[in-house]
Amino acid sequence: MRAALVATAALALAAAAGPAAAEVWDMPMAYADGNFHTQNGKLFAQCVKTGTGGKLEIVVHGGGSLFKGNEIKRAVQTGQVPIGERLLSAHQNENAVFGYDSVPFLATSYEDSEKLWQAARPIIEKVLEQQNLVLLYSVPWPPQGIYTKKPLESIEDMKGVKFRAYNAATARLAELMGAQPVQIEAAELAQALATGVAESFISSGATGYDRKVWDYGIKYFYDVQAWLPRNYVFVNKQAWEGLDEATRNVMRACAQMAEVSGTKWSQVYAGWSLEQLRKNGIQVVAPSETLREGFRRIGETMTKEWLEAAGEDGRRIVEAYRAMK
Ligand code: PCA
Repeated sequence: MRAALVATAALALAAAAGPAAAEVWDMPMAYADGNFHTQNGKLFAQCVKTGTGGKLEIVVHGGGSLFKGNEIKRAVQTGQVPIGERLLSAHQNENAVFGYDSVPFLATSYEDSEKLWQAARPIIEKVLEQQNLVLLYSVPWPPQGIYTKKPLESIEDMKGVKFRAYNAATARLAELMGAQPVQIEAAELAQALATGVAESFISSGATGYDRKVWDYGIKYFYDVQAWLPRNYVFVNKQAWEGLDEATRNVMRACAQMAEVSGTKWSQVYAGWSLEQLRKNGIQVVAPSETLREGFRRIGETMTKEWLEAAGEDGRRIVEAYRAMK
């Protein structure tokens, strides 16, 4: 009897002093489960779990399955979920500065994209902070090119074409080409092509591969290398402040690692995905001189417009970036 009582008391004590129940954070991500951003997000989650000894578990929900791409930022801001990933340039209507990574031909290589990000980071962090968000890390998409069903000799060939856009810059590009912009998340891209809602779009080899666009009449990829847009992982500020210092340190360290590994992964995936496009019958081609000249002129207009819209913050980003080159 006495032994049983002691055993019960010991169990109760062990329960009280034992490891605290793991906190579980859902993390919505918008892109295909096999995509490097999503896979890298899972590595980040694993790092946090290991680093906190299982105290914080982050569960990644890829492919827009928990929240759709265009809902994720608001969901994190309002605390519906503590953490999430978003292509911030899709919110450049809120603040033009979010479009700094989609200014045509400002940074077209991984090296320049990294410099531009270092130049922009303090400002992006400040703007996100004002929106109740703490930035953790950012990973670039591969360089952006144009997918078409028909050969593209000059910008005029885009007249009247239904052009899928993923942010304000890509919609403006469509307008300036004389095409018809239609805003569609990557998760719905295949369906839009299949139903004829979109006939052409700008994106990376990665997204063309993820969505198997050769199955929907796409025949060409013009490797324009217009810019490298980025995804950003951020945390709701109250959720962040609710973590103890040790956990926040683990999160920061894992975020740094994720930024490095994700960037490397993006670079490798860039070449690999173009190879996959080719294997599936898409012609991956360099734009003609005429086409390049057309894009260059459109790029000049868009750069001017963005600098006007982004004001002082935009000017500071471009200045800091140019100083690094
Ligand atoms: N893929 C995403 C954004 C940029 C990219 O390469 C998309 O097409 O939505």
